[in-house]
Amino acid sequence: MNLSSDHLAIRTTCAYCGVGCGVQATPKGDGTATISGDTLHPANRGRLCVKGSALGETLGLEGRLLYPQVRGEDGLRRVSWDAALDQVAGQWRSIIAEHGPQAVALYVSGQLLTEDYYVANKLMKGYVGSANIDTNSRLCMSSAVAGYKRAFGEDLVPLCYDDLELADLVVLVGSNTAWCHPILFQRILRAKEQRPEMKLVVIDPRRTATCELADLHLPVKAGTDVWLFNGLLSYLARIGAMDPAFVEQHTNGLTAALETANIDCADPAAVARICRIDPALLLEFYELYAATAKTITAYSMGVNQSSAGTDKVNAIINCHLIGGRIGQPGMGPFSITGQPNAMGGREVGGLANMLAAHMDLENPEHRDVVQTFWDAPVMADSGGLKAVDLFKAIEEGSIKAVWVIGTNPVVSMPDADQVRRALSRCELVVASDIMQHTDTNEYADVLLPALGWGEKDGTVTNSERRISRQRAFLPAPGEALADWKILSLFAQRMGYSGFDFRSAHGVFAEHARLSGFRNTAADVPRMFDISGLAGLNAREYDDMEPTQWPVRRLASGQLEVEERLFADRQFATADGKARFVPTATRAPVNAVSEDFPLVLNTGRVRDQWHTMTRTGKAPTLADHTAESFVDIHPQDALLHGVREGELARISSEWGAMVARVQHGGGIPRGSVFIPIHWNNQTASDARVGALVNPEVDPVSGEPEFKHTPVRIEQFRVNWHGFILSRSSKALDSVAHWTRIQGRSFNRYELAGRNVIKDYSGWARTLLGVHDADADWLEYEDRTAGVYRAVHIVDDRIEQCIFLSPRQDMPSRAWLASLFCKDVLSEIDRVGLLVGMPVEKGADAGPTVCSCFGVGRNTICQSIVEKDLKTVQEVTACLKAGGNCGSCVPEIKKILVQTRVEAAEEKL
Ligand SMILES: Nc1nc2c(c(=O)[nH]1)N[C@H]1C(S)=C(S)[C@@H](COP(=O)(O)OP(=O)(O)OC[C@H]3O[C@@H](n4cnc5c(=O)[nH]c(N)nc54)[C@H](O)[C@@H]3O)O[C@H]1N2
Ligand SMILES: Nc1nc2c(c(=O)[nH]1)N[C@H]1C(S)=C(S)[C@@H](COP(=O)(O)OP(=O)(O)OC[C@H]3O[C@@H](n4cnc5c(=O)[nH]c(N)nc54)[C@H](O)[C@@H]3O)O[C@H]1N2
Ligand code: SF4
Ligand SMILES: [Mo]
Repeated sequence: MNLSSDHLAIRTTCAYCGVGCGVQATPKGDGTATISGDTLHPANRGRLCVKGSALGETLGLEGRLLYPQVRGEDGLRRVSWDAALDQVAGQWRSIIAEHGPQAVALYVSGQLLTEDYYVANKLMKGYVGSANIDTNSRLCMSSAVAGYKRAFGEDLVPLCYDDLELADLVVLVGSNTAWCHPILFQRILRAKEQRPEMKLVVIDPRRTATCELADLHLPVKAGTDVWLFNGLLSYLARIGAMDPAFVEQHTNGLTAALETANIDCADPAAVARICRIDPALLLEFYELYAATAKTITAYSMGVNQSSAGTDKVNAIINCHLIGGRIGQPGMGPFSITGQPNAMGGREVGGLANMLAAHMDLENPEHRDVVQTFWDAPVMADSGGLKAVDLFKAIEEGSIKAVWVIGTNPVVSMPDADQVRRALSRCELVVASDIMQHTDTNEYADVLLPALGWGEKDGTVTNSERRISRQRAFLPAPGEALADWKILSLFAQRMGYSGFDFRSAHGVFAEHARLSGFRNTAADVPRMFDISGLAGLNAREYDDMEPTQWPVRRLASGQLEVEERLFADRQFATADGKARFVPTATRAPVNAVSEDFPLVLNTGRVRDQWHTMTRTGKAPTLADHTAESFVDIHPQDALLHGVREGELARISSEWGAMVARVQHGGGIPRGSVFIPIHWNNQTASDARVGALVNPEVDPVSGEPEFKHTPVRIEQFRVNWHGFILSRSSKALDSVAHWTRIQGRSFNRYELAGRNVIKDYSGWARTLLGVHDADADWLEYEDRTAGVYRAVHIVDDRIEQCIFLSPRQDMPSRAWLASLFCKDVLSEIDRVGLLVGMPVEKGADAGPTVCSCFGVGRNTICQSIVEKDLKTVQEVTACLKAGGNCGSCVPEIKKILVQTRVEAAEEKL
């Protein structure tokens, strides 16, 4: 049933992370919708994190790409679909005729629906005849795929979310689950509340929000996870914590793996030294692991995004195999996927080295299965270029046309300036996106408008192999089309048969049939099998409930689903046995040096999604992290001459950026952490991808995003400032700026190097206030270099600017709240140029709980005044933390700090 009890609500799936939460959307009739959690969805059972809850705020059409456009001499020009697709097909045909099929490429995304992905892959591999289709999943979980394939023979995630609740020990490696997979984290925490004996261990160089609620945090030195897990393997073997029968009957290769591990990891003290972990802590972890049968090791980007990513994955799996911790409830190695349809992409074979339906490009039998099924004229027969090499080939000119779909590589690739160079040299760049302005679209010759979340229809698969429907509940805006449709129209223009799909259902049915085609033990067996869903009619597809694969239809007509794989201890290898993989230790490719003495670690913040094209629209998500930052240990800051709250320039051999210095992110000495989200649309110079080294894992091709040598230095400016304004501003004249979307205003943080002589004139020009009679209140202290001005239109605040040589400006929270008022009161006006309310307690401070908009000041004040002692008491008093729970770790931290400070004051 896609209709819920509320007749107007449509059941769909969240647009963001791989948890794949069920969402109920109720269109309001004005292009927006009310969003709530779907209580019937097994992933989240009604809960949503703050990003999911705020989906409604991202649906407006501001900034959307609505019509096909083609770049001419004087910029982009709107054209018809026919004209745009004819042009692309014409150029592709002539490039292929002249240079062969390897000269064109697709670069796609784990945020496409399975149906879109299936068509893209079929088009390239079976019709163009080239495997030059890669995806941003290369940057995300290709190491996890490679690791599973090496160990199990096929890319198979053995367990399901319920297992996380059944486990006695959950080890999170390189995963900030509290922020990046919040609903999964909430499920773990609730299980832990019910069974306090359940243990949570986090292995991460940073002390993240996830660590705040863990029993044990191992602050592993970046890049040394293989040592840590080799050490564990060696330890388990030594103390006899093994399952000899399982190892004997169901695995191969233990001896070789152990020999390798014992080379330099047999001594826990030596491992502790290399990993820079207190030896007692390391041993505590080893003992806990050895003593706990029901153990899950869940991992994400701290493992995958490494030049040793695939080995990290196999080092983890080896430890599970030696004790037979797999295939039973509550145990197993669990790769948590990032994007909503990372898994769907794997199923259709979206990576350049895969075929479709879990078959391999290099295997002639597999190629034959797929070619026969597709009735394809040609077939790619060797792996195509992986993302980093793909963009190199574009720069070098061997690839002459690239079509980017649903990803923003100018921001998200390593050595991102190289990607910019590549695209600016490429003969034909096509971009399909939902937004008009992205860093990548700036280089597109042809822009194609795609349907976005809420408008498109199809399926996604989450981290536990559960296929859920994304359903449309809004009309298609402008001339936007579904990605599968755009690709099919293009394929038809290329003269290819096999693309006359009429609906997402038609594509899905073909994909499901292929998964079952010749899929028998005697022919070409694969564990990926969704043939049970192949016969759904359009109505049944519409109504499809979230379903895990494999899913086959029994003779009785019933569907049979496996929620957990390998229960029968049979793996997808030729002999049915799992494989231990020897994982020799090696350090990250680029080491720190005198010139670049710090390690750059990059990742996510709680309330933004990737390049912010969608979350950046939601005011609810804006406050938690209002600008890009560089987190650094206070002693390193001192050493390198940068100060908290001020700006720093961070540079590597590859590029440079500017960000605000911050402490308190739990960063160890010797490294810095910078979020990935800011880009040229949201800041002047905060694109961290430009700094990241383009080193990759030799097996998976996944980039080393978490380890680049950098240096940091002061970014000298004469003044700091901020603007809040109802309109957007062009700030090219300012040395550094960042922007975020508030409720009815844009917030800009600024810093300048220019010497301002005429403050008033300069500020009026910057804000575009040319009318001498405008209601313009200002305060100027020339000696101190302090200037403040507020522009009022019809009794409403229109914009304000605050400048100072120091970071001593008021919190933006109260001024921001005035933008929601139609009329400023007398008392509001009194506070304007102070930037603070005259009434006590009216400044909530920076947002901590985005769901209920509760600020830090409010929380601190309540803790002191009402003597709150626990997070539960704070929630009962202020609601903060009571919805998605992502801010609970932060509330806990504030609680401790505030109570300590209050106690000190009393002394
Ligand atoms: N809020 C939010 N949530 C998201 C996303 C988002 O953009 N925003 N994106 C989604 C996507 S696509 C993905 S892939 C996931 C990513 O989810 P995560 O992998 O949880 O997120 P990251 O912040 O990239 O990195 C995880 C952690 O790896 C640690 N790390 C760095 N180096 C090492 C190392 O050598 N060893 C170990 N053990 N750890 C290390 C970092 O310090 C960091 O805390 O999040 C998904 N969810
Ligand atoms: N330094 C560093 N870089 C990283 C990472 C890191 O940890 N550190 N993580 C990497 C990882 S794991 C990932 S997954 C990537 C993510 O990086 P990207 O995929 O580049 O980031 P997004 O912002 O998600 O880009 C999605 C684009 O698709 C558009 N879009 C949204 N919906 C649709 C749709 O339905 N159809 C089409 N055609 N377009 C749509 C959006 O507007 C946006 O422009 O970043 C990678 N880059
Ligand atoms: S955890 Fe949050 S972002 Fe991820 S799917 Fe669920 S609601 Fe969406
Ligand atoms: Mo990702």
